[in-house]
Amino acid sequence: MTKVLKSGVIILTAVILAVGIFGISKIKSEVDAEAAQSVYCQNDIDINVWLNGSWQENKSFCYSYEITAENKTGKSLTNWQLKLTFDENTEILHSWNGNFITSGDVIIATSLDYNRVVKSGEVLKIGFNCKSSLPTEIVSAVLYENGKAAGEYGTVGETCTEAYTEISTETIVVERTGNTPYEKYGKLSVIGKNLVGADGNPVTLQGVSTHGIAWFPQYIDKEGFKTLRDNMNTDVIRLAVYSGVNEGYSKDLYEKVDEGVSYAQELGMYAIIDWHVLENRNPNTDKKNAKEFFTYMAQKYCDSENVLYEICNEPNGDVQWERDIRPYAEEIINIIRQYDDDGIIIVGTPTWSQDVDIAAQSPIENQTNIMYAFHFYAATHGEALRNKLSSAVEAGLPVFVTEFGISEASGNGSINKEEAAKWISFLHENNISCVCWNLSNKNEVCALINPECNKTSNWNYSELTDSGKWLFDTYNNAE
Ligand code: IDC
Repeated sequence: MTKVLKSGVIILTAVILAVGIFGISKIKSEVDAEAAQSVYCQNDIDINVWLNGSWQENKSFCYSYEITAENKTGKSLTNWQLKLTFDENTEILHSWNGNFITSGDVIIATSLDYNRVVKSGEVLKIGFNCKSSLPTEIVSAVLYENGKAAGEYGTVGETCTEAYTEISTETIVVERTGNTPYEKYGKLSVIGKNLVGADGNPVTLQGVSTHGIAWFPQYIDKEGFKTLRDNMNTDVIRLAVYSGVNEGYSKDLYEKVDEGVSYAQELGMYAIIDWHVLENRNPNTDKKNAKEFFTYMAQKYCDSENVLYEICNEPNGDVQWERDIRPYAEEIINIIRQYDDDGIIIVGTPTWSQDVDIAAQSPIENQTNIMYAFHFYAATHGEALRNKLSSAVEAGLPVFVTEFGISEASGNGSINKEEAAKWISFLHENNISCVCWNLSNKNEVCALINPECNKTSNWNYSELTDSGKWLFDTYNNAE
């Protein structure tokens, strides 16, 4: 039951988030009003938390709540106090039917003279509008009498299973107003260290990477891309083609790439075609295939302004910039440029695309619209790696974070949201675009979709993993 209740709250929050971000003042009618209700139960006192509205004001997320508590104890309730805990700091804007005080993420309401006693069978009704600098939700609601602890009434969520049917897990339905990413930024190019839009102003794209499309082809789904665009504020999809022959590579994947690019195009999103060097370490190992691949792609997409080419995901092992990667990159760039004279080309850097500082010492010359890949995983990489990025940026290197995660670099282990926040603010400060790994339901920490969820689009918040929820919150919170 608790789980069901929680999921209701989560959906609700997701709706609030989405609604807040897209500036819609009302929850869309597709979201059943009944679903916009969360219920907490104590012994014989049924507490209901109702969200009556949400909106965005300046940079704050505002909510209007009403709380009802039905006294079914058979005796009067006196000197009540209601403690509401949110998951973010909150401030009261306006309230009714109680005295309200706020302290951090807690709001405590106490009785007024006229509702100090709630007789058996009566319903206590109080309400308030509040605001928070981050999207938030009520995570618990506990009623006290005469200062006695919640134990008086049992544990939240334990009773009244009969009284309420399951809250349906509705899809988050939001309407993203305004233009598509491509309508906003148009044809991209690189000026100095910045990715810029058609008007020459810096552009910071937010993106999501597929997992290897040989293993998870089902996520090349137009509706799924649309969900990312509209619910997750995603501008760019990275299509990962593992390039090792032992990693599922085959020319059959060209078709999947084509499909992905065309969906992105139809949706006004950007697409990064990623030649995913990983197990094959040195991009020269499978250079023949790379040449063939990029010949096909550049011929096909030379006029597609939404396509970016990433020519070697993560060189690693005994691979050097000057000796191995730069010559490879120059060769592939020349091939692409035979057909596409100005599409953006992103070049991987040594040590799993971490050594942008080394690339910055001798970047590729006499070419335009070249960027360099930088990757991080927040539970493994912190300040030290950020310093490398920082020095590359200071040297004027145009960097694109074509892959990151908040898990460990293995894609598993812990997640580190604190470090992730530092990374994201560094990226924002420096107008660096980023793409999160990965769009799949694989049972691993860096996947965005829960392993038990097989949907390839229209996910609701509770169907996202912790990484997915974090991404939803973070991308929707971005300017
Ligand atoms: C991981 C996948 C995992 C897969 C593994 C090997 O998440 O399911 O088994 O690759 O193919 C990278 C790579 C990216 C990794 C990811 C997480 O670019 O392919 O994906 N990672 O380990 N660099 C750093 C981390």
